[in-house]
Amino acid sequence: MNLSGRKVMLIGLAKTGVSVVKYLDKLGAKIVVNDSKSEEAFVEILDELKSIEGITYIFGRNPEDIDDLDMVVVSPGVPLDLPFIENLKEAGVEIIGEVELAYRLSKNPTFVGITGTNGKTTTTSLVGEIFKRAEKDTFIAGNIGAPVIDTVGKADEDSYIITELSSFQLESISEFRPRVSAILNITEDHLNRHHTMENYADAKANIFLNQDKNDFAVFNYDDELTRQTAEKCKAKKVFFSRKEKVDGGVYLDGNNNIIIDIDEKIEFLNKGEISLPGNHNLENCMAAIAISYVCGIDLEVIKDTLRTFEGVEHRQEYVRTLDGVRYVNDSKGTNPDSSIKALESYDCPVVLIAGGYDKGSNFDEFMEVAKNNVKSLILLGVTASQIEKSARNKGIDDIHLVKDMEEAVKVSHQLAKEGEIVLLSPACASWDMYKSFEVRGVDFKDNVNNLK
Ligand code: UMA
Repeated sequence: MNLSGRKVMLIGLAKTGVSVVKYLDKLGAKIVVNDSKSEEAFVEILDELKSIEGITYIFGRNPEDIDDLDMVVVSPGVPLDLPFIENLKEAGVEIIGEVELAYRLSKNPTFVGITGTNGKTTTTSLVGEIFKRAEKDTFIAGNIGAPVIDTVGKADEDSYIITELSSFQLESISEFRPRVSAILNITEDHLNRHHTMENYADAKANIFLNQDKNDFAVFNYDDELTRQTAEKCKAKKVFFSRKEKVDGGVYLDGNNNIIIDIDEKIEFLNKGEISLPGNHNLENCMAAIAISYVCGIDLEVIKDTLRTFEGVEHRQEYVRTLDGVRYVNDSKGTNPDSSIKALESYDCPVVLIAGGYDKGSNFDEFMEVAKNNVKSLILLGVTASQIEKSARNKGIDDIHLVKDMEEAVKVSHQLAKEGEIVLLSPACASWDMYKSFEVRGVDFKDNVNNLK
């Protein structure tokens, strides 16, 4: 792909955008940068990019007046149905996402693509860890917080790029073809961008769009929408299931042994040996087993990693115990289903901190599950009153509305008793109050660590 001297516009100048601009510069492209925020928001970024000459910046407005564009690269957070993007498409300008750009520029590494509403980050980290321990040249990239374009130039044909892919990233691919894809589950999320579940599932299905019978696609058999989505897939399908024996897949037998039945039947590992807690993590582990197995990774390496893997930051991350109360950071719980899974892993009473940016989710099911073990609910952010309404309808009465994380943690400290858990699992994105769920999680941990 030769972009030298070509006019390429990048839309969305944050983590992805900065990496894309740097790479476009290496390729000798004429770069135009557009972001809907005004210039003041970019002081640090502009300083970081100041050595790159000749960039045209358009801040705070749509780039309606730009012509002669050869290509547009969009950051994941930029919706593709914006009118000016539609106009560019109609004018015949190719519009691709950063993952697609990275794929086209890469030197034939083996891509593993992992998507799903929940469990992506854990599964991607786990698969990455397995591959590293198997001494493969491994890169972990994508929605996990590391633009895929940063691997270009470093990864070669012997490398494995384990990518966490969001529906946003998958919406803007065209040629991207992973050797192994995986869909972990599809439940309600991001409806403010995709509008319908059908569109959301279609975006996820793009992960296997270009795969053929020589590739592998791993699917959760227990998740109905994922199973239906798999019907359209042309790759070799490998299902995993906690509930049923699946031919040619990975499943749990009556004795809680995980069976790999892909080429031959292997009694692999008892589920009790897995270090990560909860049924949702069992599913993540089964997906990781299937992915690693079809890539020919040594079975002992897979087993050892599953026995010792400690999980990822912001995902049911233990913070500290104070006065017999455990504090857990699940800031990555950015949709109701994810937070439901976190709540379901605890039997003891929970003081739950939730609420955040409004993605159009419904919180009734979340509160239905919460009423089983949530003794107090602390709510913050834009969705606080909406969650409060669902909670009261389900009979949860001990509800505290707070203005920020500092107050949330103080109130949780007053309410929680020995043997209980304070859980931050917002069921919402962070963007109403924070730059990212990571910043929110760090704020929670700082406040918890400051408690006396
Ligand atoms: N912007 C515009 N026009 C718009 C919308 C946004 O110019 O219409 C601009 C914003 O003003 C901002 C920039 O775009 O300056 C933000 O771009 P971005 O949202 O793509 O942010 P990045 O920092 O590049 O982060 C993205 C992913 N973010 C999203 O998908 C929202 C990160 O996933 C990912 O880690 C990173 O690329 C590297 O690949 C985060 C995420 O929240 C973790 N993902 C969602 C999720 O997991 O639920 C999908």
